[in-house]
Amino acid sequence: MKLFAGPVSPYSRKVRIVLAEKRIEYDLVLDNLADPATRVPEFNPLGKVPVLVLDDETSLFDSRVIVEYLDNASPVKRLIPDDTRQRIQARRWEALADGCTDAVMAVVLEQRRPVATQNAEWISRQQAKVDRALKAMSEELAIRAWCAGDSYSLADIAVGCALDYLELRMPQLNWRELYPNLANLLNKLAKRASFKSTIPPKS
Ligand code: GSF
Repeated sequence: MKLFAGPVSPYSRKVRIVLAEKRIEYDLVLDNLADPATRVPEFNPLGKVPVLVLDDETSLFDSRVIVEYLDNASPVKRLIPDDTRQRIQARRWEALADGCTDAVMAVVLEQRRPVATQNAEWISRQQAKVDRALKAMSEELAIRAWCAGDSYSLADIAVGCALDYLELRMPQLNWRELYPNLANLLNKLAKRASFKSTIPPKS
C-alpha cells in the first residue's frame, strides 16, 4: 500500500505514527499539493493528504478513516479500544486534537495573506478555539499518564501530533508553561521511535 502524505502535514503524521506503531510496511509518497503534477486528486477528490491507496487501488481518506482501517488491518498493538465507551472516548480526544490543528492551520493560512486583507475577527475566533482546546486537553488529561483510559492509544498520538504542530506554527504560544501536564505528555511521546522517525522538517 501507498501513503500519499505531506512532509509537514500533522494529519499525515498521525497516520505515519500509527503505521510505525503497528509495524505495517508501506510506500511513503511525499506529495507537494501545489505541484500541478500532484496525483492526489486521482485518489482523493478532495485533493487532500493523507490518502492511503491499497494494493487493489482502493483509496482511503481522511486520516480518521485511515487510522481505523489500519488498526483493524493488523492485530499488532491495538490503538483504538474495542469497548464502545472507551473507543468513543479515544475518538473524542482525536476530534479535539485534530480540531485544534484545524484552527491553528486556519490562523496560519489567514496570516499568510497580505496584512490589509486579513480578517482579524476570523483570526481571533480561530485562536480562541486553539486556546479552549488546549485548556480542555490539559484539564481532561489532569494527572493521568495517558489521554484515554490507562494505556497509550490513538488519543495520545493525535494529541502529540497536534501539540508538535502547534509548537512549529505558533512558537510564541507559552502552552508548555500554561499546561505542564501536556508538555510532560509530549516529552514522553517524543521518545517513541514512531514519533522520532516522523519529526516534520522545519519549514
Ligand atoms: C484534513 C486533511 C488536510 O487538511 C484529515 O485527513 O484528517 N480532516 C483531514 N490536509 C491538508 C494538508 S495538511 O495536513 O496541512 C491538505 O491536504 N490541504 C490541501 C487542501 O487543498 O486543503
